[in-house]
Amino acid sequence: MGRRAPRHDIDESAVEVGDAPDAVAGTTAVGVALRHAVEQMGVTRTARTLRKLNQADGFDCQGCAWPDPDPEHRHPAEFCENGAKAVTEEATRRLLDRGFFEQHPLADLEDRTDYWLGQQGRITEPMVLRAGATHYEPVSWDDAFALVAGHLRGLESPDEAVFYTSGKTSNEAAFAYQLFVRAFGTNNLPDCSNMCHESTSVALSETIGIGKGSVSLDDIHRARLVVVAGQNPGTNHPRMLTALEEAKRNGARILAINPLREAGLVRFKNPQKARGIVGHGTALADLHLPVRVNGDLALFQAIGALLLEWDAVDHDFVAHHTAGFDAWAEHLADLDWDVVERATGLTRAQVVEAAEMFRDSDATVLCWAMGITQHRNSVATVKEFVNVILAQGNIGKPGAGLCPVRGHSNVQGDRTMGIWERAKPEFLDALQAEFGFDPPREPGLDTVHAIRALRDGQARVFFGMGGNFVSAAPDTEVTEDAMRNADLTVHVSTKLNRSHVVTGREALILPALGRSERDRTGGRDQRVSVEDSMSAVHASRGPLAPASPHLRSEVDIVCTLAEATLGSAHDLPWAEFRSDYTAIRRRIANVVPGCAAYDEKVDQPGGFVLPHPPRDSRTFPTAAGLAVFSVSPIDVLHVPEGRLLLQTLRSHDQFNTTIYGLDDRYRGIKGGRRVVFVHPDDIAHLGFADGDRVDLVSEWHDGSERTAPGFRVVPYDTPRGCAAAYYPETNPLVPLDSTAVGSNTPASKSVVVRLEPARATKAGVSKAPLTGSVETGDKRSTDPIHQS
Ligand SMILES: Nc1nc2c(c(=O)[nH]1)N[C@H]1C(S)=C(S)[C@@H](COP(=O)(O)OP(=O)(O)OC[C@H]3O[C@@H](n4cnc5c(=O)[nH]c(N)nc54)[C@H](O)[C@@H]3O)O[C@H]1N2
Ligand SMILES: Nc1nc2c(c(=O)[nH]1)N[C@H]1C(S)=C(S)[C@@H](COP(=O)(O)OP(=O)(O)OC[C@H]3O[C@@H](n4cnc5c(=O)[nH]c(N)nc54)[C@H](O)[C@@H]3O)O[C@H]1N2
Ligand code: SF4
Ligand SMILES: [Mo]
Repeated sequence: MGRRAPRHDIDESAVEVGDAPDAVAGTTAVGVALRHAVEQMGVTRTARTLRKLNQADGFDCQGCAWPDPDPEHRHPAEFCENGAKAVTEEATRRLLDRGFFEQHPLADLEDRTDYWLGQQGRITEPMVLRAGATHYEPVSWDDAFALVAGHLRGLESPDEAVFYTSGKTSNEAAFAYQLFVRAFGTNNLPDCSNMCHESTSVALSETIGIGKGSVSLDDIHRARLVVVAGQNPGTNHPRMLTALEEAKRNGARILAINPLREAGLVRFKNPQKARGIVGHGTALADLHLPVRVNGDLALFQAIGALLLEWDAVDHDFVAHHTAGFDAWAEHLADLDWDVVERATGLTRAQVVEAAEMFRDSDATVLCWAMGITQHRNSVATVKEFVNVILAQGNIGKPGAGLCPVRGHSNVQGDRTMGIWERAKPEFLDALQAEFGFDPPREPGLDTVHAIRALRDGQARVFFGMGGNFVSAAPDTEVTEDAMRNADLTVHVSTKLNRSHVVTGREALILPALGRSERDRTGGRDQRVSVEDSMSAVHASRGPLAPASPHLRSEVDIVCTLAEATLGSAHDLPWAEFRSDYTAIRRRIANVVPGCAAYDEKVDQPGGFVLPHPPRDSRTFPTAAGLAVFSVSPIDVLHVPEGRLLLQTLRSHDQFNTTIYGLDDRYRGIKGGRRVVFVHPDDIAHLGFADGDRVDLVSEWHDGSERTAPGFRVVPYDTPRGCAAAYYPETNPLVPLDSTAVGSNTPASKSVVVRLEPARATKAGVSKAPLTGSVETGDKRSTDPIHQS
């Protein structure tokens, strides 16, 4: 190991650091979005595309999973800056043809960042990397399918193949894909969710009986209190700010819980309103709690304890709908405030102020995202959220509920359709009844286990339906070596990324239609369907001519590959599926709970909402038939002296591993990405200064160390002892074994690091070694970073 990181195409020495603005969106956002779009699409195409974005007769935004308002309340421009960027990224006129691959040997491409690779344009035809070849070369679709099918059929066991999914895949493609994979004989269906909201899904399934959020957009509008914990909506779910603004106008209070003062929560100018453009905007958060990274479990135990002390409990709800309240109350009676203050970095007064906001609200919506789910104790934290919500009866009534805010535009839909390595027995039974074959019952590999299986030679074929596994997964060097260990890696993609250039012995890139493109598979206009973060399902139709005549839809690719691989085994209707996706929707209606009359319902304006028993009728489909309080010990991260707790997050100019540009406007960063945000006192305490170049070295408790070189130190308003830097540049630092208990999600927001003077600056000059001494940490625990 110790391979150098690819970064020769970005001049990181040019990064500029300025002040973060205190208001977000407004005219700047509109301008930035349009400039970006017009640059890559031209004026006419931009207008044509954006007019159809998030409209009932148009296509669903490829960005995040935030829901659309009812059709009657939709704005003619129902999108945000980052939605426009997501669309532009796909609908760009830049094309990448076979000449590109002739010019660039793999050795060159391997040295490029995801930014450079993505900027080259849309992939226009299938490409193959033959064993031992130096270049990708064109391949016919037939030969490509034969190659994959040959590898799959040659495996000793179907479990030697891994079928990954990113969360953009439509419901139709996802349903056909999982059917193919299970008919082939494995449940190895890891997905991006394993790295994302898995902790949420696990915690909610165990406590309320369903792994999805319980609120609608209307509930947010009607809430008395909206809590936004571990989430940066100004960048990652920008239209959520519009909903928060409306809630606020209706009298709600807003509590932000975040180590960082994220700009969108502090001030917001709605770009869709004249008032927003000319005025000063709305201050959204009434209270911001600058919690220490990973302090939320302790914080919510403290809030729970105070609510109990004040008897701010909905006793009627607790008595009729829940189990385990007494044990929870007993546990919190012993709360140790010293531990709470250490874990949260907050004063007791701050915690009390937040708890009062809960006490004074009779309709609370609790929203969260990656700041909560990507820690070792994430499942426990989400369960503690549930405890507090249940105690006050804030579920299954207007203006209240649990609101995990999902990431990818169809990540929730993919799960509903069966993209899950641990699909429920009832789902597999329904599949069996509908299609007459015996799906495998053993759980399959999740993302982290898939990496181990590839690394150890137990998996030999990797198939990716979208996504960028190599860059998104933790422990980049380990993951890259695992991929290189495969016999075959295949990616169904729109744009080039690092997963295409860090390959198995043979590799394929299969170019797919994007969501903005007209899908004429089978000679007819096809539509697909997607599900948003609030369980609303609706149709999506792309308006644009495809980037190339050689592109195929994901449905087409899955069905044709299934035919090539399975032959006539199981007699599944692949040709029928491909010729009219309605045939898939009819099967979805028979297999997936809540999807009766699916084909008809997705076409209603605004679609339909999937059933959610806790939301709809306060019934809880757990084993006990009740919502369950849980007891979790407080888990305090103990970071040894001289180390920082690093969270890895998104800049304003990226969608996961797709990098749109090099600015993070809301945090004052321009022209670079290798920056690390640290409290000014920590910078001084560690013997560094603003602007120093450092290497980030992560420490894991087995003694192993990982380095990500060359970050500029940026003083930033974050709690002492905490730091932040962008993903995916920091993924080499996340140990594969560092995952959340119960969900196995990489703990990419709890990385213990030390800073070292950068070994080589751009000019090749080494910096003087650090003068101050770094004390060694507390050795009491075998796991140096976690103590209970
Ligand atoms: N433009 C854009 N939109 C996106 C994405 C994108 O990359 N770009 N990605 C999509 C995807 S897949 C996802 S999952 C979502 C991600 O949406 P977010 O979860 O908002 O994404 P992150 O940038 O990871 O931000 C995590 C937030 O949690 C805070 N945080 C970190 N650690 C803690 C902690 O311990 N406690 C608390 N309370 N807060 C903490 C961080 O300061 C940050 O504000 O966005 C989706 N939407
Ligand atoms: N350190 C760290 N790591 C993280 C995270 C973090 O916060 N910190 N976040 C995690 C999270 S929340 C997530 S969701 C994962 C994301 O993991 P992934 O979903 O695997 O990654 P993306 O970057 O979203 O995938 C982008 C690629 O998808 C392909 N693509 C785009 N559109 C389409 C399409 O329409 N069809 C097809 N077939 N392909 C398409 C393009 O080739 C593009 O390069 O990363 C995780 N990794
Ligand atoms: S909020 Fe999300 S879904 Fe809506 S336009 Fe913006 S990126 Fe797209
Ligand atoms: Mo995500």
